[in-house]
Amino acid sequence: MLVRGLNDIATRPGHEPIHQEETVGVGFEDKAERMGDYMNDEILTAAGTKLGLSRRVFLQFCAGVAATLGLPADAHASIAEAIATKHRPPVIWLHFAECTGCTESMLVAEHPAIDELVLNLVSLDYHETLFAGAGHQAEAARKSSMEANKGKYLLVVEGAIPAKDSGIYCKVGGQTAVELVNECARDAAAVIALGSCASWGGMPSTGPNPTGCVGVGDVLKKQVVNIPGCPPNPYNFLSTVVHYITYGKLPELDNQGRPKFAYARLIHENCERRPHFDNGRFVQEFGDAGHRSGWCLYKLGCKGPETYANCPSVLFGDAGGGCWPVGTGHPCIGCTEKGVGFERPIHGLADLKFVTPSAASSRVIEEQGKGVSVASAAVLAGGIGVVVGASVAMAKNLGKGHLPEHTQHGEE
Ligand code: FSX
Ligand code: SF4
Ligand code: F3S
Repeated sequence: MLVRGLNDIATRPGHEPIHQEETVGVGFEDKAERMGDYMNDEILTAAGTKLGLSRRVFLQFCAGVAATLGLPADAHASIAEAIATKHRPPVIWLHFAECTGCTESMLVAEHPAIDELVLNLVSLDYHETLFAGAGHQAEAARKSSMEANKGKYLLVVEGAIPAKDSGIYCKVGGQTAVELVNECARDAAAVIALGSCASWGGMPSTGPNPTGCVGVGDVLKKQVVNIPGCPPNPYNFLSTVVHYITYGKLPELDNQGRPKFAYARLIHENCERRPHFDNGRFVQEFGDAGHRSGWCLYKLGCKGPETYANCPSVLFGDAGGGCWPVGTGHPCIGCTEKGVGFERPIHGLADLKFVTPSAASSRVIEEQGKGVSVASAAVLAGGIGVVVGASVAMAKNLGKGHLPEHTQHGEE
């Protein structure tokens, strides 16, 4: 797992550090090895065997999960012990209106391969994409697992639920998605909505939404754990499950049902292009000199300033540094944020939330134009107390005059 140093990333005013005393991240393999020094070898061996992992890889996995969860050092040991000694929770995994990218993103992860983890960390009793069986055989497996594990299984739902016209637009085994999700949720210990589609409707609910797609929570009329993203980061799902196994409860959620460990910070806070934003260096159009130099993508419509997710910290696909949308040069479309992703125009300018000047900012006038940067506007106006006003002023500035022609009509 690639977890960038969560505490290497500057903490912005108004936010608590995730765990200041613990610098995990770039060097966490070493930390994992040190952890092995004080952990019971039998536990490590048992847990590693259970997951089909070597001792070293297992230690790295525990350290990586603890880092994603923002837990302190001794949490690694608790995680390892829980995995070694506790029963694997049975999981019923449903698919509805979606592209199956959520499962796909899990299957391409490495360090260790997440497919091994999913299969060994939990007891995957029903999963339409991965099942060898089909038809009556598969449905029988689901029903017998639900019966045998009443109140103990986790229900994971991928995809939105077409609810219009009594749900007739999506059926599996003769039952509508609405019926299935209600039936499977009834005796579940917890319900996890995986991906933006399951969380609030996501892409299938984009207007005019002819099948009336909604999220799982809307159908069940209760709070479920939402792990949005299109696709969601597999480690956010995995860490949620490990938290459940280790502590017997779900992680703390925000007001949209998202685990706080993953969705408490704006992408803009931890983005590697942030110094360019603070200093007024903006890409004007794809492929220009600024784009090739890694400048800020705000003017291309990047929604990082209003989207909460840990994408820049946890990264995707274990392919190396920079492997996340903004890292590869594409603006964030806000896929984890209800009301932003799939609703707002991709090229439209983001609302700037909690934008505060960086201590490192030195420029007063934007390099690209006449506008004043947030940092300089705040300084000019006399301090932090007027940062909100500075943000508004900057949003106005950024929205006018500097945009390439094709983005001038975007939402501002
Ligand atoms: Fe949705 Fe997932 Fe996007 Fe796709 O299952 S969150 S369309 S990646 O596949 O649900
Ligand atoms: Fe990064 Fe986007 Fe914020 Fe620019 S606007 S710093 S590219 S998140
Ligand atoms: Fe989605 Fe933006 Fe992250 S598009 S994957 S929330 S960078």
